[in-house]
Amino acid sequence: MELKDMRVLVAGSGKSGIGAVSLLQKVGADITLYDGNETLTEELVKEKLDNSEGVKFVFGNLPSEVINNIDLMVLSPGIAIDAPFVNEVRDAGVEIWGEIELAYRVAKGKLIAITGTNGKTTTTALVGEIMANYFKKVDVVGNIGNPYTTTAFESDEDTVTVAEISSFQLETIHEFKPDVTAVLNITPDHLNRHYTMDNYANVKMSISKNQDENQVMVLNYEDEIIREKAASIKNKIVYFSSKRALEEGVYLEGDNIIYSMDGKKEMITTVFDTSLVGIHNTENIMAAIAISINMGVPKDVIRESIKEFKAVEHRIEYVTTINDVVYYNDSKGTNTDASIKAIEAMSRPTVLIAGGYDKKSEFDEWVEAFGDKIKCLVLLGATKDKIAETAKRHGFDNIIMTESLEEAVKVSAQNAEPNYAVLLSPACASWDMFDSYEQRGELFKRFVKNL
Ligand code: UMA
Repeated sequence: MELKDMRVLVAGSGKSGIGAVSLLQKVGADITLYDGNETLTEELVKEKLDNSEGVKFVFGNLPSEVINNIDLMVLSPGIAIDAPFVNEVRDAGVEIWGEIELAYRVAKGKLIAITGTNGKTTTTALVGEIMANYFKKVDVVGNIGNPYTTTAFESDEDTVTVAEISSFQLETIHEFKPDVTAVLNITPDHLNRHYTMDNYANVKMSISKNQDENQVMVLNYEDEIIREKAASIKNKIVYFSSKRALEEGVYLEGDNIIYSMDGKKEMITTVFDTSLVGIHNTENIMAAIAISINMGVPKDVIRESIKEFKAVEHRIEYVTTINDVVYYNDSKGTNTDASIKAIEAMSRPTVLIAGGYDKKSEFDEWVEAFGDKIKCLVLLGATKDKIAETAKRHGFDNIIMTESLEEAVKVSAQNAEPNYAVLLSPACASWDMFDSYEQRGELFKRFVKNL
């Protein structure tokens, strides 16, 4: 599709929308930027654009005369595909692309796309490092916080793009065809948006829908949902496993990570030769190894890159120790499964700070994971009553309700005894009280340091 002079409505003026506008300017499209937030102004949004010349702006309701005069809509991932205005645009016969589809149509070179409920940021960052240590031109983009549209235009045949892709972004792909894909795991998340677990799993697996039989999809053998869905996939699957030896694939044997292919087994690295801790991180490493080998990266480059790699911010991040209490920032623990992994990674009695935006998650399994380790639960945000009620139902009563993150940090410090940990791992997204999990994590670190 020729984008030049095409009348494109970009929906959402966050990072994705701004990225999409800048790309569309480079290809000469006729752009209208729309945001449902009626409190926004042209001046505010223009500040985010390098160049706003020729861009039209619409805020609040989307008038039908705008809908009737566009050829394409580029949707930001945070906007639900069944939002009323999206339905109107679709009913008017206008094609709808996600921001990553737009980037893909313009981009050149090789593309690696990584999804999964948890671990995708760490794995994307790690794969990005490995690629950068071998290939000349590498871009790390997507849900990790750097829209694909900001690098697509400048990419060339030698570029390797490593993209973290969310389920929201996958709902609006059409021709998106990565050279290598990975699905790390699928556990309940974003069910307010995808409604059922089956929908959510299908959306995640659709990352490979355009790949052909020679293109590689890296999958977690120990994830039953993935394995079941993989049965109907036609492209080349490479599994990784933390529990069993595989004839072909990457697996953990004792402390060693082994690559097995064509009857040959080779140790790539060990769980000690990395700063990434916990079995979930070993899985991320195994996925990164499988991806990188299939990209043709030599094994010694992979081994060295894993050794040098530093853990991602906001993911079980050590903050500081005060009065023999260790503080961890796991603001990126935005669903119960991610938060369970953080709880499991704690080696001390723990005060847990949790609660946030309501994604209609259930918290039973998460409370069951407390064991004897969680001594006190400090709650905040939209889900705090639901979480408190679930915790009490499971016999956990030491709960403190708070109104702000600052208050939560203070009461956690008061309730932590020497040798305790205080862990912010909300099991919820941040959007009820904060702009992003990054902002929540930054504030947490600031309040802790102010103690
Ligand atoms: N908006 C509307 N109508 C709506 C909803 C939102 O107009 O119905 C507008 C808002 O007013 C706002 C804009 O859309 O101005 C925000 O767009 P957005 O929510 O798509 O956010 P972006 O800033 O574009 O950030 C997005 C991703 N956010 C979401 O998917 C919610 C970022 O992932 C990503 O880093 C960024 O694109 C770059 O690719 C964040 C995230 O939380 C980290 N992702 C979820 C997750 O990881 O679980 C999926």
